[in-house]
Amino acid sequence: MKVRFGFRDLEFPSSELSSLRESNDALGDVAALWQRKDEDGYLLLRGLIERDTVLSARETVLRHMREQQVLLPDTPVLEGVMPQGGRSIRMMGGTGIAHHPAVLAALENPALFALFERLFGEPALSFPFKWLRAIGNEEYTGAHFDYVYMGRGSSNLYTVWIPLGDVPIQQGTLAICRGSHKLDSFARIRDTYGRMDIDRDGISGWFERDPMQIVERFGGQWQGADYGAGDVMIFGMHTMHASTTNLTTRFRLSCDVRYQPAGDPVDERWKRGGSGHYGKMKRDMESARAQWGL
Ligand SMILES: O=C(O)CCC(=O)C(=O)O
Repeated sequence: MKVRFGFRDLEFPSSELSSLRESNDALGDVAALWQRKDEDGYLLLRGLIERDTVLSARETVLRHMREQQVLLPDTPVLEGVMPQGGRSIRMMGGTGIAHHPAVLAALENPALFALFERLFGEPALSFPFKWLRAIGNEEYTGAHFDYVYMGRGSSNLYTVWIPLGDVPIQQGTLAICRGSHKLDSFARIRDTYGRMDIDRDGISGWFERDPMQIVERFGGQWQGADYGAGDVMIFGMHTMHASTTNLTTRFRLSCDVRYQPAGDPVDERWKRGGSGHYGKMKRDMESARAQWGL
């Protein structure tokens, strides 16, 4: 199957973009889950959230988008069809559509709290800020670590990427560079870029716009997947990730949310009423990378 990753056309699955490993077999055993997370840098858990809860969140978001007139008129709302050149609208935040009860029922699902409570051995909290996205045609997310956006609080912070619906890889889904979290060949990236804070350091967030360059220069293995409603992808702050490019005429709906131990410090930007990002870009990634010798 042909997919686009950044601006390169690739086959999926292939040696360039192989399949993510599912970890449902480890769900009953916390030590096995941590071991899998350590090996792969992520946990792909299929069907963790009830499918109907996610589909109801999807419908709620799409009805909101229809009201905002960003969907192509006279098309089935649940398909999320965009007009020619359709682009994202801003839906992320700690209020509004991202906090509609039907949406929160998926993003703060009891299955997620229960899983993190088992993993942490203590209660978990989720940032009130929810990164709810509708990704348009030809759009994608470049390769980055999440640390640069939210690294001021707990060292035990995890991203949960939740597709809102059945999302095939051609619609732009989350891809992970397996090994980036621990390979020696990524140590310099982790020790330089991986200590940045985009607000404090005034730097752009993406490390690389062309994700394949990363494996060509530093090793690791890009992995991707088709996702179903209810699947979740969990990864830490120093796992390099990106998304494939949306080649369809339908919006890709997803939300990335964060979980950490409730007793740990929380990055103040993402608390209720927090500032969010506030920095001004002073340095582009190319010049920063040149300075780091990367
Ligand atoms: O959904 C996307 O395109 C990007 C998601 C992401 O970067 C994240 O979950 O941290």
